[in-house]
Amino acid sequence: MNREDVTVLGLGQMGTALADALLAAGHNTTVWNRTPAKAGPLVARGATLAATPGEAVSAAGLVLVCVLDYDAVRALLEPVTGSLAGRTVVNLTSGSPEQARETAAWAAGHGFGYLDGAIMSTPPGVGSPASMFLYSGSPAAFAVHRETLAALGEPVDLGEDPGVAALYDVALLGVMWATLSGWLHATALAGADGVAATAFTPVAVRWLTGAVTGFMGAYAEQVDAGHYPGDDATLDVHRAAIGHLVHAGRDRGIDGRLPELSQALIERAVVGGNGSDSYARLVELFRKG
Ligand code: FVH
Repeated sequence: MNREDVTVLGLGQMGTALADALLAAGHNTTVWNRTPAKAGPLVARGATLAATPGEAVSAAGLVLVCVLDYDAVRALLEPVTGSLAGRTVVNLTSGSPEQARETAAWAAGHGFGYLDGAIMSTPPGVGSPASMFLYSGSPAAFAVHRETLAALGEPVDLGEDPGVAALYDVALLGVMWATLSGWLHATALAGADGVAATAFTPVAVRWLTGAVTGFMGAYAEQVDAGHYPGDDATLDVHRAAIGHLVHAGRDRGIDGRLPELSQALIERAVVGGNGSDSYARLVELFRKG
């Protein structure tokens, strides 16, 4: 089977993993990095090292970019826009939705296709269909290159607005940080009474996957409807329960700022007259800022 040629610009930890996955899937892969020595192991595994970004982008119709930030992307691509015309750039560099939209408009002005991407994995997960790669931007570019992109991880199409992949990315990282911080706070609390993190964590994971994700599914419908019936647990109930967490932490000298933030939000909603609503009501407080 004929696999399309691909160029990868940027061979940091992630760019190297991307190039490796493409090589493993049988693509002719041309690579370029500001510090060329990093390409050595990839070249040993079959990649072609380009001497300049211009040479690299001329080698393939599909160009993946994964560098530090969008300033680096523009600095890298600006001098080679002439060679990019008619090709497609898939930008897997992390950035804001605004940067993604601006870069897509800039690409359109120079006559090349643009897809913005967000990698929901660390380098060891690249190449596994279990890893999600989010894309938004040109539907035509996504359709043409979907199969190649599947070599990196499952390609998830988020539509035509090029900013949406970056929006999901920051939002999902927020979910990750909130979850990891909550779990680390909990391990500190349990650890204060001698419970090992390795003993606590399987129970925490079961709670998250068996119950909390279920709450999220039901509450998403409430958020979209703007209606928050407290028919599972009311904010009045949460208010009492979170008081126990705050007190247990204080008694053990644990930093309480994380649960106190949730406690303050619950308190505001209850004082505002919404004590009989579900936890999903708090979205209104986030919206008010
Ligand atoms: N590593 C990860 O787990 C995360 C997962 C989610 C997505 N991110 C994003 O991927 C981008 C690259 O991250 P990385 O982990 O590969 O980062 P580094 O290993 O530090 O490599 C950075 C590469 O960027 C090159 N670079 C930096 N500045 C410039 C520039 N002005 N012009 C050209 N290239 C530049 C750097 O080159 P060098 O230092 O080797 O010469 C590396 O190739 C990032 O957006 C993450 O948020 C990864």
